[in-house]
Amino acid sequence: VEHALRTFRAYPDDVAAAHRARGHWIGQTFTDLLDAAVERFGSRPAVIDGDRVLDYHGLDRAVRALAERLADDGIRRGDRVVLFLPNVAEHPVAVFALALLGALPVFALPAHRERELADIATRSAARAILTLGRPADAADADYAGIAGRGAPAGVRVLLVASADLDAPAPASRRESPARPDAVAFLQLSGGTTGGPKLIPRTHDDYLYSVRESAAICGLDEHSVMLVALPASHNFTMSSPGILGAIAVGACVVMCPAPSPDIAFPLIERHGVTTVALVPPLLIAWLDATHGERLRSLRTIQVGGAKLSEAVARRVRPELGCTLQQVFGMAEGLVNYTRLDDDEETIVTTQGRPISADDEVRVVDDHDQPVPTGTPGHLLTRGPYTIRAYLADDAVNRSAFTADGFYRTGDLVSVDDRGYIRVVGRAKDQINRGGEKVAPEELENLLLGHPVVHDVSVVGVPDDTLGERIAAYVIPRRDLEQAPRAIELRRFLADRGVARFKLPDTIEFVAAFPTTGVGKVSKVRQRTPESAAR
Ligand code: J2J
Repeated sequence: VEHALRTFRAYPDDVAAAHRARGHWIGQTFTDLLDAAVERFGSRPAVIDGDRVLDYHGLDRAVRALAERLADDGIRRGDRVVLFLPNVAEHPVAVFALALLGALPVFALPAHRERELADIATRSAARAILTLGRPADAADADYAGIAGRGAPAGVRVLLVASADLDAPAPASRRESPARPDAVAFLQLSGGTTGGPKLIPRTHDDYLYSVRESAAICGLDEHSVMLVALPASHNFTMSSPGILGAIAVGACVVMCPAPSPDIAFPLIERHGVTTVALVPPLLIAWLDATHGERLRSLRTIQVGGAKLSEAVARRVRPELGCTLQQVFGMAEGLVNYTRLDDDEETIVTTQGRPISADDEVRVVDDHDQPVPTGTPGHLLTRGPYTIRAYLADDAVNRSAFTADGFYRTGDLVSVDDRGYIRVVGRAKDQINRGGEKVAPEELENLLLGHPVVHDVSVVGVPDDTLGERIAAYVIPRRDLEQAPRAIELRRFLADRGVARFKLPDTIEFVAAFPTTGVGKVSKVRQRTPESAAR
């Protein structure tokens, strides 16, 4: 990875030149973004976590202190460091501290467990895993323990804790400024066949999308953003997310868990104006709400998975705020409904791209464009969409067209105004309420169980989650002696996988339904009535 990164050319030279000429890429790094905010908004609150408030000066001090310590720990420019942190103040501090050193965060999710951490650290050839050295408020996970057990040989576990937030800033700044066209961090793709892929985003391209997102979402220094989804998710980092908030001098309130009992009191206490949710959380919030508690809230962004129109229609009357649908991806392209769009557009579409220079192509199975309004495969290219994964050529040849369009794997229709509706998915991935799961990963793990003869994992429709995970298992023994579902779930948990990947239902069957040509029919398994045939 180190070598691949050194020779990695994120965009062709002429394309990069065009994005600069258009004013999209302005040569800003993460460090530049923070410096500008500290200068302009110094004593305004930047990050709130429990009783702790960091103003912009305090954030800057903490960043410099942590960078100093990480440098002492041997973190150098270009090193990959897996960030394994929940929603705590240390999270943004760590992101900017790594940037100061020119090191690259690799964004693991706090729900990840030993197996995923090991995989992410190995894939990214990480120098270290950086995790929390204190108990997090409502979170139950022993992050340091999980990181310690998950870290591959030679990968160090580094801890960040409250003390780092209070440490005096070092006299001089230990810094190794990155070039704006360098890769700033690695995100992980949702994962389909072959596991998650590394997504390299540059300072230039990412911060363009961040600044535009902040403007589209109407963020300014009076905005208060509740960080309810995992801070490391691309949505939470950039749409407009933590970075968008910091860019305009807003305040981010770290929310340890997104449930109404934790989130609502924080909204009241801090006068939160905006929050990003996934559809199942919106449903939970709608069902728990007592309008006036959320009085300060002006916008609720919802994305990560398809929001049903029926739920979307409830937002304005029941919560009294504007819904913004967000259809984005860590690879780049992000679509928003605009705050001043008419209500029909807001509740029936997933928005339109950030940039006039985002190219959206909808094609049939043979890559031929379909007429406007006809569903097809979404391909995209633009000023903040990657041209390649940090992966070998074979992977990139199938994920991108020869002329550099990313094959999103989403089925969409686009109307004559350019608004997108997500109508389905062509990639082999389950979207469980915004959490992306690769069926293949679970199938391979379950095949390791001694009584499992064969297994097929699919997403089946679910009113709340959108999709839930169903595993169909052909046991080696008689059906009567098959293991119980709970045993198989425990088997998976013991393998160190995130809880959100554990199948919601496991059914033991004698055979799988097949297609005409004798292949397992996952389509039929997704419709429960026909699954067991
Ligand atoms: C339907 N499907 C959606 C939506 C994402 C902002 C918001 C979300 C993500 C994200 C993100 C959807 N309706 N509104 O990175 O910056 C599905 C699609 C898409 C995939 C990307 C952001 N919003 N999806 O969810 O990389 O299938 O990014 O291709 O996790 O989620 O997943 P991810």
